[in-house]
Amino acid sequence: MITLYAFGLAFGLPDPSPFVTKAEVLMKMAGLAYRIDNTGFRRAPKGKLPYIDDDGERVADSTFIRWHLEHKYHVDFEKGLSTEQRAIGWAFEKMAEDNLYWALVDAVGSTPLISPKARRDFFQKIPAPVRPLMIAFIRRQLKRTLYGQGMGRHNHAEIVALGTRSIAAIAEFLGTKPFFMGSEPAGVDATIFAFVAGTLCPHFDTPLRTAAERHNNLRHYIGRMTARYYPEFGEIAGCKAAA
Ligand SMILES: N[C@@H](CCC(=O)N[C@@H](CS)C(=O)NCC(=O)O)C(=O)O
Repeated sequence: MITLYAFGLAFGLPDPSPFVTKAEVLMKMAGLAYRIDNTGFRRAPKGKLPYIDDDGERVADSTFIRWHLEHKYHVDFEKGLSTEQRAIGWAFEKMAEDNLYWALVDAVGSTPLISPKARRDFFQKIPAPVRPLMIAFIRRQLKRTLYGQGMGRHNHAEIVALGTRSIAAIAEFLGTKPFFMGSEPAGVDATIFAFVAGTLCPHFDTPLRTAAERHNNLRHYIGRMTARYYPEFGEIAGCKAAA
């Protein structure tokens, strides 16, 4: 049995980390049995989630998890796709993970509009008396990370412009297709679903959410993916599960 190390349900999302959600959707697409463990962060091989333990073999990073599933279980997440479609899928995934993600981190980390309930839920594990200090510490860390990554060298308006362009590119490429590459989901959908759902999450009142909400096809897409992979949720990010 595979164990997926995750943060756990939060903000109405399967996981607050889009990378964890991506890994979980891949597991669901592969039809593999797995269990979720929310206690593994301190032992994460690369200091990040997700990672999996597959019969004693630990694999860290959502992309390496995907490759592990492909190699060990002979899962083809790109069945029927052309070489060109595979290349496009990879490019969109990396745009979401390495560009949109940091714009999202900036948006969520800097917005004072995060609802008090969301804040309480997320930080509930931290004892109340030290919570404001810890939140300030985490914000400082986030700022440092964003600066090191490079996104943090832009001002917020510039970051929003970059994130908005990525969201528009996703919406434009999706167009009227049911799934990112056509009539059936492919591996790339695990990533696109995770990042678009995170962007649309109603608990974070960010300009990126507003940008995503302008694209009705994204909302319908999240509803379709929810129906397929998380029917028990009923809705994710305000998008009702629909076929
Ligand atoms: N490239 C990694 C990224 C994973 C990642 O950034 N995880 C974040 C949560 S979204 C994390 O665990 N951050 C903890 C930290 O940096 O301390 C993947 O694809 O899995």
